Amino acid sequence: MFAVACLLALATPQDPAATAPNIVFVLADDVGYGDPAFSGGTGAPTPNLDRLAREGRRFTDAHSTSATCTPSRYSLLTGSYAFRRPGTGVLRGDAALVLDPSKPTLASLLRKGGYRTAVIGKWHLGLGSGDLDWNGAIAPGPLECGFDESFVLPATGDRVPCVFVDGQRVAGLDPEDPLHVSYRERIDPSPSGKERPDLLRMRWSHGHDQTIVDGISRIGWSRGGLAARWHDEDLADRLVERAVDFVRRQKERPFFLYFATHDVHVPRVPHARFTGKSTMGPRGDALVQLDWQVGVLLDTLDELGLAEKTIVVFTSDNGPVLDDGYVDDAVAKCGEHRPCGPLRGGKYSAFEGGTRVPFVVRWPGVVPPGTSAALVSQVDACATLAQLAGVEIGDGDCGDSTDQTAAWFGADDAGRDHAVLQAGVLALREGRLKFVSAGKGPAFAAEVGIELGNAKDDQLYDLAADPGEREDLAGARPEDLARLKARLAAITAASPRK
Ligand code: NG6
Ligand code: CA
Repeated sequence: MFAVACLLALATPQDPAATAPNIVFVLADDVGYGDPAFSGGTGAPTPNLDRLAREGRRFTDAHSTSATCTPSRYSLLTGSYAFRRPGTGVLRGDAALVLDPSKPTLASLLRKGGYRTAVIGKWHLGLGSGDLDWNGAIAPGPLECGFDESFVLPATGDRVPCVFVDGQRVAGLDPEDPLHVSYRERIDPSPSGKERPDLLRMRWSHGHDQTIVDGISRIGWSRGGLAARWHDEDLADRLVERAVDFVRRQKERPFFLYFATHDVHVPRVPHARFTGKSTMGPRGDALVQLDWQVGVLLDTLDELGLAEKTIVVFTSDNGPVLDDGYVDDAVAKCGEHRPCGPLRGGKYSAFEGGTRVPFVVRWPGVVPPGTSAALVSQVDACATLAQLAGVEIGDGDCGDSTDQTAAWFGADDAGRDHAVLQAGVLALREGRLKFVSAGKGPAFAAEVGIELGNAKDDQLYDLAADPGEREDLAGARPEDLARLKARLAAITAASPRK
């Protein structure tokens, strides 16, 4: 009752900025449903994540909107499904911004509600408006999309440029050594990862054979800007240091920290102090490093007396993958650990392993600790969190986002009645039923060893009876199949985000 009363009070705040809780939204990269120990993971100790799950509410049917990063993050920040906006597939490292700065984002909504906002970590939504000069002001980017502060990796760790962008500038760039980036032509005269695998400290297994940075070859070509290049083992330290600094500086207003850690995306090069801390080689050690980062954030909130005034969300942008292009022992050392838990598929897949991700919400004194089976989607972050800040979303904006306050904060476990999931094909969840559209692509991606869920016919699963999606009911339940297919068609036909 107390929790619900608090929630209702917060739903209609007199002065939102005075009463609204801080928000720390931790988005992990490629962490699977079964990876954290609290969710059955056995290969890497995750005591801080486990603490968060114990003190918060853990969701067992929560989804990213997509089985890859860019569309997933696009939906999280815009409240609009990425399939409505062509060009939001996995972006190159020199791609232009795919967010529309004139439209609200999760960050701009919260800023409107009086929050101070920051993104620290992986961006992967593009920067600039095309043909970006990395040596000048880098815009538009996070600062034009609602963030007051930003310190980001432009794309992924395995894509050039391997530099941080601090606000609108490449951090640590020496003007005498300008940075150039190309995904069209080879602009890097030094040996590539393809030509000189002997120079590499971590070998590529597929792709990732172009410019060598820090002893690891990447996707894309880059030249110059050497002083600004990161060292992979320092990524986590640098991000967490910036995040803690941001939190410590916030005194007057509520804050929103979007902490988009790079772990456990490839290349997996955790700091040496994490080496051997798991039984799974670098992928497991990167999970331990991720756990450490969350621990530092939680400790900082405790130390500043902010834990009770702060909502902490922990989730992941898409499902897990073992071999994502580097030979790092992830396959060989996985052992009994099951990155997807009981689910089928993984990153890139339309099966549940592609999008069902860990999801924990902690808000001491308000959110009842426990486990919830509510169907939850990250697309609802905009409507749910903006509501806390007392901000109204304009007509036509964040059109796929719904206010899921009741489910996220534990007043009930109803959740969404449906959610669209995007991989190579689109899928629709309706309750525990799952429809997967027919697809033309391969059913299995051999290089990553993952079933993609593509089949030449539509598929239907009943996750209540069959969580591992083994029994296709398309033939046995034609009415359910037709209903879900029509519902998905109606959702996709609805007007796209303008
Ligand atoms: C793929 C990369 C993979 C990873 C992925 C994006 C190859 C062969 N594979 O194209 O390594 O970078 O893109 O991952 O290049 S995500 O989590 O950002 O979506
Ligand atoms: Ca990812």
